Amino acid sequence: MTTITLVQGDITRQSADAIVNAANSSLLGGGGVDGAIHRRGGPAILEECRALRASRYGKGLPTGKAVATTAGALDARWVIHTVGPVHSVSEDRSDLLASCYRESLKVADELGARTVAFPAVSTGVYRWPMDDAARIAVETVRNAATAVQEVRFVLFDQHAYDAFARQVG
Ligand code: AR6
Repeated sequence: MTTITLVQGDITRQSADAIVNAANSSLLGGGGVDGAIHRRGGPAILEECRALRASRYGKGLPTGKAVATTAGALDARWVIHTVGPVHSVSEDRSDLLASCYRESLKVADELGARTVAFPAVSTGVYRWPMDDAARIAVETVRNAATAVQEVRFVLFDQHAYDAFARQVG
């Protein structure tokens, strides 16, 4: 059984086996959570991301997929980078968002991670409405077959926290 916990705060201050990054396909950094993780985690993370681009992901990490690197100076063993979909009103991309959570948990299982901290993927720069993103995130984690014991959603502000709290009940 996976326990879902909610925390309001900065994911880069969390202690967990794995911290998930809401990255982009380039894997070379950006703003939001991605920027914060690279800033606090230090250059070792970017170095591994560059190596992944050069080896396995020459065209970038596809949307909905996940890949792990070191967590550098963060209080974690790994950062799992996943690429959320940009929200669209003309196309239902919910399964891609669900895939971010499924694929991240799959990578976590491969690594043997037991505690995994997630941000609210796609709800910042990628504009996914918070309530819908929270529903997809919580449903997907609840339905996942995973050995991860704790999934901790780390929500940056009260609005995000409340949206997730309504889903967790
Ligand atoms: N800790 C926890 N949550 C955070 C933090 C933090 N330190 N900082 C922001 N958030 P975003 P996306 C929240 O934009 O929408 C980047 O440039 C934020 O309030 O980080 O998936 C990437 O490189 C929001 O609720 O990710 C990509 O280009 C949530 O994290 C693009 O943004 C996600 O916001 C990805 O966009």
